[in-house]
Amino acid sequence: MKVGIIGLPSSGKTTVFNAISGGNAEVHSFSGASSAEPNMAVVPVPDDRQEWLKGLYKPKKTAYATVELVDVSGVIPGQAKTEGFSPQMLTNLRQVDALVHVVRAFTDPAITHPSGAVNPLNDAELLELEFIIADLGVVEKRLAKLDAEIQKKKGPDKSLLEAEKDLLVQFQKDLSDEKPLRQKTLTEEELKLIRGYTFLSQKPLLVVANVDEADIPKGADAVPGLEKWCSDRGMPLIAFCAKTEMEIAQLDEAERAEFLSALGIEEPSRDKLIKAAYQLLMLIAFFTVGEDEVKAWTITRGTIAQEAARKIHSDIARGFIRAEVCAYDTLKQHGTWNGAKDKGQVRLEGKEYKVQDGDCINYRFAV
Ligand SMILES: Nc1nc2c(ncn2[C@@H]2O[C@H](COP(=O)(O)OP(=O)(O)O)[C@@H](O)[C@H]2O)c(=O)[nH]1
Ligand SMILES: [Mg+2]
Repeated sequence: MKVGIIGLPSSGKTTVFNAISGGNAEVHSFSGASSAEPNMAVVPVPDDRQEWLKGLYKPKKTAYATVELVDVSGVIPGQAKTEGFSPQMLTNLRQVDALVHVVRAFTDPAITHPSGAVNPLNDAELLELEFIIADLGVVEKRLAKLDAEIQKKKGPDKSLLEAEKDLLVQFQKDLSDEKPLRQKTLTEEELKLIRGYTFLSQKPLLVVANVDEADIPKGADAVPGLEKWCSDRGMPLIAFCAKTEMEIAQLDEAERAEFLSALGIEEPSRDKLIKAAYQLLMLIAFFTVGEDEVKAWTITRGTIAQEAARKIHSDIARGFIRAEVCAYDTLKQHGTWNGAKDKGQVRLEGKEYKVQDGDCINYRFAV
């Protein structure tokens, strides 16, 4: 999973990036503010279940699921309309599965706000509108050429282009009404038609309200109206103080627990944010367990056992016989795999079994 951090300049994007990647992540480039090369980090996904499994198997290796985090450069208000987004920025955005929009809600007179005043709701809307304008530009440019192309084609090629045109005309209408494409439900065929595009307003998005340290206990209530704005649009909202979280991320385990409880923070926001991104993308994890390795695998909700096997190795998918499955909770309840098995709690599932979040799976296969 690849997540891009976006927002207005000085909203705290790089601070959020640091808060999430901490000191542990692999940081490729760390040049800061508005360089062309975005900061990138690979962040392990925290999971209490995996910690427990690690304690049970004492494996030689533990492989966590990971999230790739990209600190994309800032969006300047009015950019979409005047010069458009840079090719570099579009390339960066094209590669991400989800976006984290950092909205400034902290009041620090020393840090200038690009619109002159701190107004989180305004900023949330502004970026949404930038994306809509950028998408509308793409749609209209394409539509302007499409008729001529349709004229030249015959048969199925022509039909495909006509279907694309129909869809783009719908998009044009929605975007002109300031509706993000995210809100449209598209069929498989429709998705195929627009695969070559990167529509910014179509990316799953979650909002981070970067609040003042003093507002941490208030959470999202520190930003009146934003919660409703987000929920009306099906966007998750997380409120935290990026600066404080960045400091937390830089502490060692023991200090961290103490610091968090002193601040009344139950869970570091990086954990919350990564979990929210997982949910947003309908992702779940299953585990392969053993003394060699305890490993978490990320799949989309609804993935069947055979497809999940392909994540591990194509041979396992090809030679699939059965999946031995024990749900994490059941395994924990019985203490060990054999304990669960003795009680008939390890199931044998076929190819079509829909893997559940937290399943521990032992694949039987022959090649
Ligand atoms: N007071 C306060 N300052 C912050 C917070 N988050 C970021 N900043 C400061 O705001 C400035 C811009 O932050 P940065 O992360 O570089 O913003 P970016 O341009 O969006 O990447 C820096 O001086 C940060 O220290 C916060 O939660 N509270
Ligand atoms: Mg930055």
